[in-house]
Amino acid sequence: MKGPSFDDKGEEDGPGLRLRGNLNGQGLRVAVVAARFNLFVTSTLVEGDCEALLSHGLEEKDLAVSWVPGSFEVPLVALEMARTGKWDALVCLGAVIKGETAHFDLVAREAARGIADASRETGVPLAFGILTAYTEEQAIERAGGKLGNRGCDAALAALESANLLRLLRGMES
Ligand code: INI
Repeated sequence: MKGPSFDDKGEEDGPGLRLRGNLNGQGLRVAVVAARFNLFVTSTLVEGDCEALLSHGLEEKDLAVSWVPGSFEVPLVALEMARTGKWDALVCLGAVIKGETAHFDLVAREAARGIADASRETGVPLAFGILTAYTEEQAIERAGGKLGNRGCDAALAALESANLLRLLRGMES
């Protein structure tokens, strides 16, 4: 299983200008919106996410974590936070685990769609760290288990996107 390809040398090869965001969190402000539903998974996602952000230079004063009841509530709160203009990036975390009804599909689809819409509407990068799993075991494996921690991956995606956007927005035409 491959996470974000931050050390892929291949990206530097070839013609043309190579634009890439670095993973330096210093001077960035990042907010996390986390769903409480399936807390046994999401608490580990949040932990991994915050550790990754702070270990990449983000200062604690520049980090905020908002909790919401479930993944369905994540997009609206993320949109509202993005609209404030106070955050360079947001990380959306949740765990949608299949139950016996179609509720799972609806929650997962609306969370994904809402997060993507909020990101494009505001121009603030919103990293998608909502796990969608068929079983609790699959979710645990991806939240600090043998397949890594998607909260940590989402943190790195947020830093890279925020820094690339900073670079692009600072470029003269
Ligand atoms: N919310 C989740 O974050 N994960 C789930 O697996 C889940 N399931 O399966 O029901 C879930 N439902 C709650 C939903 O996000 C809302 O909080 C609820 O519908 C109230 O709006």
